[in-house]
Amino acid sequence: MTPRSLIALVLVVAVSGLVAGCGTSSDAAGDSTTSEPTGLTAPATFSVEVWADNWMAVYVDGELIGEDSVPITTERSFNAETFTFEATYPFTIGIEAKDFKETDSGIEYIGLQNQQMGDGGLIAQVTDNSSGEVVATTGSDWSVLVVQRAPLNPECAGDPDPDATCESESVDPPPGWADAGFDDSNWDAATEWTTQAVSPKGGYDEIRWDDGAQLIWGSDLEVDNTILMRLSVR
Ligand SMILES: [Ca+2]
Ligand SMILES: [Ca+2]
Repeated sequence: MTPRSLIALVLVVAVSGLVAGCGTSSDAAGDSTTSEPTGLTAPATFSVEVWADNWMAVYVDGELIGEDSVPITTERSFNAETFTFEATYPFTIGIEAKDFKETDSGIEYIGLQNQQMGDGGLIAQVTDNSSGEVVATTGSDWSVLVVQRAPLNPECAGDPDPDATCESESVDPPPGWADAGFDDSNWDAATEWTTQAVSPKGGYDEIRWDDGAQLIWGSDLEVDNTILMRLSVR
């Protein structure tokens, strides 16, 4: 081998070693490039605590993450629930809340001594589990859409056949209402209600509510029966 071809061979070996080295290090860099952003945007774990009179289902970015374990048909179904979910900021909480009504008349205990319009109410708070910090609470910054109202003529509440005399109105939930990108700009602001007005029962006292968490509902605690609620958490 001539000195020149020896130099050429050394160069080839050196360059191929360099290329191999580059390949290895670029693979390593590739790994860290893919893992770093994943680490940065990895979903955090949250808990949502919620109490409703009488029933609720909770969605995050359109996905159902939990619903009231006590059927709405259970008499005096008052209970709190805690659901855990993973999300990345910003995320949208959607809650479907229902006050119990025996029929679309909006009346409960029909034919019994205590036949009446029932009333609703809901409170919730979201905690970031990694920091223990409450990051969202129910209040007037939530948007609401009432999808079932009854009775529209509350004087029917004591009638012997409320199904015949009570008027109601309902609309279908808009498709995708719980999705992050849903436009709720024409929804109403939630109405905040006092504990005196709602008199929250079973389960409410088991949760340590953040000072910011308010009982919310539509503008009518009795007539508004099924309500969709939304908040974007940033
Ligand atoms: Ca109720
Ligand atoms: Ca009602």
